Amino acid sequence: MKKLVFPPIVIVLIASMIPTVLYPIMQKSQTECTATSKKFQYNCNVLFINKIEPMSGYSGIVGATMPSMAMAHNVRPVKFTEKEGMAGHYEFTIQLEMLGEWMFQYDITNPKRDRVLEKLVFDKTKSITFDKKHNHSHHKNSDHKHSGHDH
Ligand SMILES: [Cu+2]
Repeated sequence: MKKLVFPPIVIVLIASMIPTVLYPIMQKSQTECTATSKKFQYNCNVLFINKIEPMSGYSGIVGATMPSMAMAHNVRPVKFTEKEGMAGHYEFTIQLEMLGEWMFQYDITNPKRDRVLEKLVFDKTKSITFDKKHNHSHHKNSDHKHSGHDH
């Protein structure tokens, strides 16, 4: 009788596929916002990067929701536009409805459809990148919310 043996090459192939499954997202955004003189309105700059490469020529819209208050807000999505002479850097003005933790959703339509999510915490003057804040205050901040926490 012939024994059925898994060729070693199959195991190697499966093992080499795992990192791709763990890190499917290449596209990233880095958003920084500052308050305008209007209540809860912010001027934002966003850099789109793919690994380390700035991504030029994008167009699309950005919306915002509150992960902790799923249906409570109705922020109007706005267009983001690339800044002249600054490849990969885009700007927009968005009207939020309160301070706190917002999830920005970038819906890119050109050159190809894509969606990038970024969590930001807003205070009266600016936005703070959620991950940075998180790393520095994990066990100290008693009102830290774990909704949408995905580590
Ligand atoms: Cu809210």
